[in-house]
Amino acid sequence: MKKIKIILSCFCLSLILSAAQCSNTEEIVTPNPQTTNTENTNTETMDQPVETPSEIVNKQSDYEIINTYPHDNQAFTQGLIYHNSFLYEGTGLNGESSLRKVNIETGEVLQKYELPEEYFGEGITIFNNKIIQLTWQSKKGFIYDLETFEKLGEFSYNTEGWGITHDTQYLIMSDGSDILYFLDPETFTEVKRIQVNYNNRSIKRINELEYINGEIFANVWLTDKIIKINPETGEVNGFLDLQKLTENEPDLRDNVLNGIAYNPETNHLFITGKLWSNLYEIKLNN
Ligand SMILES: [Ca+2]
Repeated sequence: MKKIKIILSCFCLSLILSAAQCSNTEEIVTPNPQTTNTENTNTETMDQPVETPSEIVNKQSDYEIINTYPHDNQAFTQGLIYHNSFLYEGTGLNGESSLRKVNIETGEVLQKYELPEEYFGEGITIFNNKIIQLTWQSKKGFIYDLETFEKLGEFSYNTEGWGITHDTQYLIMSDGSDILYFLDPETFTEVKRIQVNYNNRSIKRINELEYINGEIFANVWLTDKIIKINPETGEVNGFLDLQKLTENEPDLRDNVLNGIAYNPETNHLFITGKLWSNLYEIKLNN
């Protein structure tokens, strides 16, 4: 893992694009999101540096850190959202998966629902005053009451579940591949899909999501980058390099960047990662 992190540090966005380029000629192994075992990772593909196209470098968003808050470093963050002055967080791992309501300033967990041990929790979103939570490989999602966390129902899907967000009409879901699925929020059936791409090269490992002002922000698993995706075409419009934030976390195997929440009142983002000690409030400058 350290080797991978060094590579990530060196090649930054080019890692994303190396995966994208290689996908033209060989299938990239989609690694297990539970752990970042290198044995499950196609390091041969990831080791290949690729020159970063200048046009996407020019689309890098600048940001500043507004606040740093404590984050539960036992929380294996898989989903993060903001709603009415609170954060809601979904965590993973079998036996440790949960849905949480969190005090932003203190990191205190105010409300918690623990998933049965058989489920590995993944992304969450709020739609029509209900919380929706995916699971990784159970092909099952859960619907909860926003206030009580009472489980209201379930739905199923045919892929893995990684990240979820929504636009005004549809739920938008990732499964670790380069595909984003748009789901009907009532029936949970697929309405359409897009392939995430840059210059016609697919970008895989799309993970935690956040729909922000007409764009889909997405963590790319095992990188320090968040990409901004055109929800109509799947094309990458730009990216955020958050390596500065990851450097503040211990070099553990699994503690990768994975958490984007948007506060529409301040236009700020909240950013964290799996097992991170910090939650960052950041402001985009472009
Ligand atoms: Ca999110």
